[in-house]
Amino acid sequence: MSTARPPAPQPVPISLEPSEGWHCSHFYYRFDRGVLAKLGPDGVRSGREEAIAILDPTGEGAPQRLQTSIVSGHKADFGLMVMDPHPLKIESVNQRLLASQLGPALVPTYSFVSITEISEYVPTLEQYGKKLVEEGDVEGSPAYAAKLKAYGDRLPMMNRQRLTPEFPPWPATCFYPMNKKRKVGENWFLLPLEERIRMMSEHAKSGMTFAGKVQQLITVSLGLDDWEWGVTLWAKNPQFLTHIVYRMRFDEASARYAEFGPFYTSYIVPPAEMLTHCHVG
Ligand code: 76R
Repeated sequence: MSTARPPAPQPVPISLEPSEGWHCSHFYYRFDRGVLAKLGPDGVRSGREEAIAILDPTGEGAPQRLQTSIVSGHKADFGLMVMDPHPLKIESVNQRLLASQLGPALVPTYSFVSITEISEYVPTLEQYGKKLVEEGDVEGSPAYAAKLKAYGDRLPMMNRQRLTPEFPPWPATCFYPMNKKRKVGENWFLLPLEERIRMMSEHAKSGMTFAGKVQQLITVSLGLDDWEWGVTLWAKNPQFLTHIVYRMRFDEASARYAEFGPFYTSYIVPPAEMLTHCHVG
């Protein structure tokens, strides 16, 4: 019997920042019209200027990403999507807003806390090569080599986009949280890895048919919030939001295993436009 001790664990640095990627929060607020009225025109005017400065994505000390949008329907008046390596930089946007002159007139209605990740279902170069062969390519052929090289060239950019995304300049966005089912007989987490890879690759294929119309960001909230993932979609036109979600209802991964929380649909605008739209100043 070996008496060798297990290797000493590597010391892990203490930090609030992920080793790669960013924290991501979605915040939703409603205006309390009674409190706004009490602030008076001067109070509202200077509160408005203060809020515009806090929500300025190019302002000093601003987080890496800060997006303001006008929410459709009664769930909220406006939403923020905020991303940064440091979670307190994100929280400070929320706290500065609540502590501002408009703060007493703001009712927080929903928030969602998550972090970026590279999903385990993103094919490695090797897995991608195998898939090409399964789909009829001949290993080592010039076509196979070209496709493999193209994927290898794209992968670093795609991973950067998953971890530290650029937001597309598109006007419509939709956020919703989701889980994968853990029911007796329908438990995603008890499925063998190959089964999950098969379904996620079907899912990715149907997603790719929306290239140029919809961009998605999947952020993970397991252990951080009440749902397992947050889905952020941006679309060139809001009709594509309904098209993609409908289409995905037929993917086995969604049809059998997905559960969804509330959907927040909103329209991206500069902070001043959001405030004007909401009749604040
Ligand atoms: O990241 C990638 O593009 C690789 C392929 C891929 C993965 C790994 C991918 C592609 N997704 C992945 C993971 Mn997705 N996605 C959703 C939803 O409404 C529904 O039914 C589901 C909500 C949408 C709309 C969507 C869109 N995806 C995931 C995961 C994580 C699972 C895990 O890690 O266990 C979830 C929860 C999820 C859900 N997905 C795509 C899209 C689109 C549009 C694509 C194609 C991306 C592209 O072309 O760049």
